[in-house]
Amino acid sequence: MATQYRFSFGPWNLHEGADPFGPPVRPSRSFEEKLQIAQRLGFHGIQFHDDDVIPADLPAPQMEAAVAVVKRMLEDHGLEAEFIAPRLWEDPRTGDGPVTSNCAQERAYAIDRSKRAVDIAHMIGTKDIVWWPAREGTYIREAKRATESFAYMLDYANALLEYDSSIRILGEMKPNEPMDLMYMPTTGHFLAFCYKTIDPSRTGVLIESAHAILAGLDPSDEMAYALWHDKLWSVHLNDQNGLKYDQDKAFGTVDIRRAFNQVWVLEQAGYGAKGEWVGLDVKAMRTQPHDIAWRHLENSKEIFFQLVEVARRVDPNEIQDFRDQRDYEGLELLIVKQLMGLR
Ligand code: 3MF
Ligand code: MG
Repeated sequence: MATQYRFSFGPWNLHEGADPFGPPVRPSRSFEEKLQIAQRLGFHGIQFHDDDVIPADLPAPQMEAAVAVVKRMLEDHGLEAEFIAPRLWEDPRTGDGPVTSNCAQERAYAIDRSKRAVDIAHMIGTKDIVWWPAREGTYIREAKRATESFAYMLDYANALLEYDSSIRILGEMKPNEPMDLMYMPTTGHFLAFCYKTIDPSRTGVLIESAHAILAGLDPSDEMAYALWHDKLWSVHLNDQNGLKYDQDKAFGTVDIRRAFNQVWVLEQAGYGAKGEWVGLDVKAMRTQPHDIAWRHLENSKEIFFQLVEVARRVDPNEIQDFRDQRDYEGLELLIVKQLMGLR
């Protein structure tokens, strides 16, 4: 049976348009308004950083009531929380890592803060913790000892798995930005790491299309490899125009065939049937007017569904014939014509 896909995005995907060279160009939206947009566009999940839910380091006694307010707002809009990701890259204590920081107190802060993210996850009703190790790398290699850094990363993951026996950790790997070089630049690195943890069955990956592209890899093959490990637990679909800054362009808007291949892999694997989300991580262009600065989300979803249609339309027998005849030129034309709507 064909999968019914469920979509999610993060509050940071509806943003004010600031970039490293200019301030915001659009007014902020309230959280309530973001939820209204999610509901109106047919999304069912919201991705959260810990401090998207409640202020970072809010005293424990106040946490439960504060999270309950957000949970109620989600429910009022027919939405669920997909995951909580501890935002370990904005606080001054997280500048050198913090999981791989040379400072023991900063490493401790990373673990404490992430345990609180686990508590938030519990309260809001998700078991998934996403770990984008934004600053777990270096600007210069001599700054840290790499083998020690890997060990710290393992200690960190184990501490969270041990803290709560129901949570899962989804590593979201990226080769660079904000750091020059990351310790675990690709999904493959993290997959190997999963098997070193105290519970590999609760350690998997979230793959972002653009992160794979930035590593010079094909996102669909990355997804297939994680699927083969039974560890593709979420995705961040988007697009990226070559090896530049992280663009988070709407899905399929740069390379439609590369996007098709991702959809095809997901379709063939029955992705979504076990509740896996189709997450987006996309940004509106800085030029987009405020009142329509949600089109990037709507368009990504529409392009995804158009590609699902193509994937369901291509005739497997025809593909097999081309494969049998070794006529990959013919197969290529078939796919390109399908994508051009000519078949
Ligand atoms: C950076 C990202 C992040 C993560 C997010 C959730 C800010 O390139 O993709 O977005 O997706 O932190 O893990
Ligand atoms: Mg992402």
